[in-house]
Amino acid sequence: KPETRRYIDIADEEPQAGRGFFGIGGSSKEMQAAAPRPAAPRVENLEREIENLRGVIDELSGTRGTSAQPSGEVVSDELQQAMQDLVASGIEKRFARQLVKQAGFEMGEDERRDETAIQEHLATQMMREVEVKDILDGVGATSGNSSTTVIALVGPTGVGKTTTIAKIASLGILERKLRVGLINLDSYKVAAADQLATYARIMGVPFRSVNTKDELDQALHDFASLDLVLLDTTGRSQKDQESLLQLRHTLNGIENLRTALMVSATTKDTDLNEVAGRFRIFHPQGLVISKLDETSVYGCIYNLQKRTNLPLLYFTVGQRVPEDIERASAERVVDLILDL
Ligand SMILES: Nc1nc2c(ncn2[C@@H]2O[C@H](COP(=O)(O)OP(=O)(O)OP(=O)(O)O)[C@@H](O)[C@H]2O)c(=O)[nH]1
Ligand SMILES: [Mg+2]
Repeated sequence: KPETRRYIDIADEEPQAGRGFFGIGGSSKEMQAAAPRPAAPRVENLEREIENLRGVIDELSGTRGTSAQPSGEVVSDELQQAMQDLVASGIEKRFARQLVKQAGFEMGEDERRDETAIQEHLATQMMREVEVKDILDGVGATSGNSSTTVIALVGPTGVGKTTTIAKIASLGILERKLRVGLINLDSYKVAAADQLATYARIMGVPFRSVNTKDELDQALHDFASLDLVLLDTTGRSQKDQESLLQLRHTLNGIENLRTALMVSATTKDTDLNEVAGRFRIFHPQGLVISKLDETSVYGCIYNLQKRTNLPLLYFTVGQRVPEDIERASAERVVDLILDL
């Protein structure tokens, strides 16, 4: 059943026969081959067009159908396979579609049938997109009135914040020769305070355990001669809005505060999405992703980076303190996802 495309292909002089949403941007050969449709009542046309556009929107947002076919662009079996592989490695469907679409667009006819070339192309594209940052950059810079940088780790329960604080402290001390202090906030959770106190003792750095905003201010005042203060917070459920707001209030007004959101790579993608949304109130400067050693599906890292637009800071890859931490790199993300 032919349909007019007048409202989509604005540049077209003649109404062309369309092929549903897959026809959009389709090859001109296909469009020329189709016969112009006879005149039809306008309202009916409009209804069809609206239905078509709905299809396009659904397809773009990945809610309709399970077909891996990217809409309207050059496709090859190999590109389709690449898209399926991306989805299997946890990349959200709409991102996978974008990547493959772009690859198909940029690659030559022969390349499009070459799996290795496709992999390389996807790798290059993802490398361009993934953003990383070193959160210790500029900390302890040798300016005259060097002020203390405070880094707070926030995130859901049990993702590895306390162990990671110790790992980052160690990186700061060993690699950057920083004077580091540790503070545990919410010390009502006795075990957490003990845990961090133990790490502080092993590393020989000053430590404070505080409960209130006043105590925190006092501890930061005491640590004013240090380059870096790492602030451990207890995990909070993203659903516990009150607790999140209370923490934000406590952190409010701290000078030179950098906040990092920590999540585990083992968390379901949809939950990660919600976590990122709820923790936005802390204005995190980047993401720390833990437990890469406990999963083999890494697409969530790419998804989260794309959705939040926050740079990746660190990956943690095991329980050993201080060894099991890596500075995030785009290469590593791509290696993990494409299994290179
Ligand atoms: N496999 C693995 N385990 C990790 C990693 N990071 C932390 N853990 C473990 O996860 C558990 C929780 O770590 P914590 O550092 O206490 O987590 P937390 O976020 O401080 O927890 P709360 O303070 O309760 O919110 C511990 O057993 C850690 O050893 C990691 O990268 N890989
Ligand atoms: Mg903790």
